[in-house]
Amino acid sequence: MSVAFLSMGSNLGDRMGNLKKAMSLLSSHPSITVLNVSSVYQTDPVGYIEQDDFLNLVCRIETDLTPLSLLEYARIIEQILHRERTIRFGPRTMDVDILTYDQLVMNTDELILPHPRMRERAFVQIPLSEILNGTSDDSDHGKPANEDSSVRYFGRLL
Ligand code: GSY
Repeated sequence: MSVAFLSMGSNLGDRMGNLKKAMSLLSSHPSITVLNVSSVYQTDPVGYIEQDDFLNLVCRIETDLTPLSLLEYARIIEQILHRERTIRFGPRTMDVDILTYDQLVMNTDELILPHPRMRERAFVQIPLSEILNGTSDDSDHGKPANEDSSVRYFGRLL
């Protein structure tokens, strides 16, 4: 079994509903077990800034899918959520990125691991650190401390 971290983001339509559907599709896969889900954060858009705020979360999963099969399933989730690839870095109903897969380092046309921009993105780092610091289980419904005003606690999926 391998452990992977995924990042999800939505800034079109019912953003919370989109994240819920995406997480439900993820956990319904027979080869994926969701181990932790961070809180949901409302985040300023990065890259193409003339668009609405995102809702973002990070989750940790266990899987025996290969990295490329996991990527394929991430793309299927995006398609089911009606993602249309129009403007690069533009608005989207759902974005699912693989951040890490075990300690694997790879650089192919299809997939780069670890995700090349994960360290510079507060919308990834803050929910990720919430999971790594062990404050994202069901017993913690408190608002996590966070100094970065571009990433604001929004709530929890459940
Ligand atoms: O790469 C993920 C899609 N994306 C996001 C995002 O999920 N959140 C924020 N805040 N900005 C973003 N820019 C892009 S592209």
